[in-house]
Amino acid sequence: MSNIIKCRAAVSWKAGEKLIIEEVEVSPPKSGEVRVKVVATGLCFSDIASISGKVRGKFPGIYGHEGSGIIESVGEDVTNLQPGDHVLIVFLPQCRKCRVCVAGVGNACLDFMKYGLTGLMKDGTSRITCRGQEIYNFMGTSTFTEYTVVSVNNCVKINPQAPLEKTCLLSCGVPTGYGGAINSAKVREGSTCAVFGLGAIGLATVMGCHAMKASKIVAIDINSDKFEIAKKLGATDCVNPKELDMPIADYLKKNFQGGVDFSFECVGLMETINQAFDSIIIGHGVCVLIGIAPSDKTINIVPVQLQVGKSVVGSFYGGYKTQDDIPRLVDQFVDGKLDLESFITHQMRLEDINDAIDLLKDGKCIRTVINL
Ligand code: CXF
Ligand code: ZN
Repeated sequence: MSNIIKCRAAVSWKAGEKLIIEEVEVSPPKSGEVRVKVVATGLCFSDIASISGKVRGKFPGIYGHEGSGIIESVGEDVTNLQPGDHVLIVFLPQCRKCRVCVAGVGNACLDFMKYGLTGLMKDGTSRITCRGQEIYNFMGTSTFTEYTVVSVNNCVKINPQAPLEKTCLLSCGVPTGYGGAINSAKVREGSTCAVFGLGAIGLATVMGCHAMKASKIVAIDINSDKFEIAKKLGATDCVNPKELDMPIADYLKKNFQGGVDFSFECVGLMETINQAFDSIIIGHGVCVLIGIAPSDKTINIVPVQLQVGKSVVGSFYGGYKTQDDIPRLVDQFVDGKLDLESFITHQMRLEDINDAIDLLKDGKCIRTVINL
């Protein structure tokens, strides 16, 4: 029988304010839930965007959604997980019961659509309090805390041999880009690719294009400091649009006989989306949207562009189904077939989380892993 656990967490009390390290109380898991001792968490740009209060954020809240950990206790009726299991904490559930999961084609489990952004558990309540106040969760995860409670559907059991301080990156950033190239685009051997934006997502996309044996991978960013790591992960060319005397799409059309076969937008800006679509070849070019763009903006496409064979596809979590596919990615990492280490440029303690946020905002890191 488990009880309330008191532990440290980084609490966001108000939109746009620095996180405060506090003592919080974490309730035992209810039916269909597990309590996890968080071992490590990455910091993803979606955390920063939400903490700023401009999108999705609920306050007071505990952010962080790229976590790994060990099950501490399980709620009633939980049979697939037990204390001691090593898990990844994922924002995208795979409930196996909703219409989308049952159909098995896409990965956007309706549990995420329904509960993912409420900041509360499925029963409409919170499991964490601080100074007597209920604390919202973030996308059903919350990993900037030593203990968290999540639905079993947001918890993926993984190979216990895998180092949790590295595999946490498989909870969001790396699969999102890697799968964008492999699953969503299905990049063909010998094809040409352009990747817009070289944060962790864009770099993982470069790695995915390389894994699919693309012949050319053009890595694009307005920060040329990103080019070294992009090359390490497989980029054949690196371009800073600021150094061109023409729009990047014109440059790609000029240098790739009318455009590239695949383009990937990993920024989430309308301007880069338009350039990414403009840069693909007529006939079969595919533009993959990975970056999360503002929800009040729409894409304008001249229909004939689609009729002549250009297409746009969206990609969410790299098209991976979390329960089915993420354990396999963990095994690939354990077998030395998937690079996660290159993405980890910094490691910090929870106390230094505000420094980690500043580093990412300033484009000075790829991923900082917080070890709890
Ligand atoms: C999220 C951002 C919020 C919508 C779902 C995808 N990406 C994770 O970083
Ligand atoms: Zn993320």
